[in-house]
Amino acid sequence: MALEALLFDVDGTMADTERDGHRIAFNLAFADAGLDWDWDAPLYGKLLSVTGGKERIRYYLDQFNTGFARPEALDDFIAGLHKAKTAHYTRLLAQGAIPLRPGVERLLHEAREAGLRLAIATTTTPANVEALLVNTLGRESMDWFEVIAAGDIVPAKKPAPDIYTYALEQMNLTADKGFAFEDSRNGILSAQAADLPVLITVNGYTAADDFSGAALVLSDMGEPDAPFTVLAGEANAMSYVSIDLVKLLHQRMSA
Ligand code: XBP
Ligand code: MG
Repeated sequence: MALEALLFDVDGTMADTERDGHRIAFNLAFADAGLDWDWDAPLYGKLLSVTGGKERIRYYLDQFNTGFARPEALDDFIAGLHKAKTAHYTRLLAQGAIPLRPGVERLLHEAREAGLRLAIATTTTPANVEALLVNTLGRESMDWFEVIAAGDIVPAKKPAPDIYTYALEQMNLTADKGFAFEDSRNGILSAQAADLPVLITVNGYTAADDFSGAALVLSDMGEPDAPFTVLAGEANAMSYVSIDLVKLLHQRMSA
């Protein structure tokens, strides 16, 4: 089956947003609410095992701050913290705090030139995706993506397949014509459960994750003048992720 569409994760894959973006925004929201919670970088690494900001706050209370006197309306309390967090996060991105990872912009341009369809499948809040795209690629880049599947649009977040399945349905596309880009264990599990082949680019938080079954595991997408490092799999002597390489991997994974 010929490759038709690329589906991108956002956090960790398109940009290194977690440690210096989401984490900082959570801490600012906690401070606003008069809470003394401090999610330092190592703790945040543990909290990343749960995707979704609201889900992550609840996981923190359940596992790492069990002594906290919970308000009766806990859902509303968490939703309020999360709303403030989103405001901080989008403001940080508007200040240009987080660039795209190497090779991402080039690959998107190449994909468009090759006539491939594009989609986003992410756990993060839609406003966060918009803030990243608008502030790195310009407002028109929102239209490059046929579907931006994000956040609470599906009830079960990654590692559940739902967000990928939703994106495929919206595109009227079967999984054998798609190819996913991810950075984490929860991400690859989600894409694989939706029957998509997956290329991984790791980051500081995910380098030790189990990426069994990935088409290729790389340090990053690479650029012609800044080659990637292959961590697992066969890149056929190529040194940056091009559409030719993605097509080759897609073919190999569907054989
Ligand atoms: C991304 C996430 C998100 C962000 C926070 O996972 O886990 O929860 O950290 O976003 P993935 P919100 O890259 O696998 O999609 O606070 O907006 O939920
Ligand atoms: Mg991710």
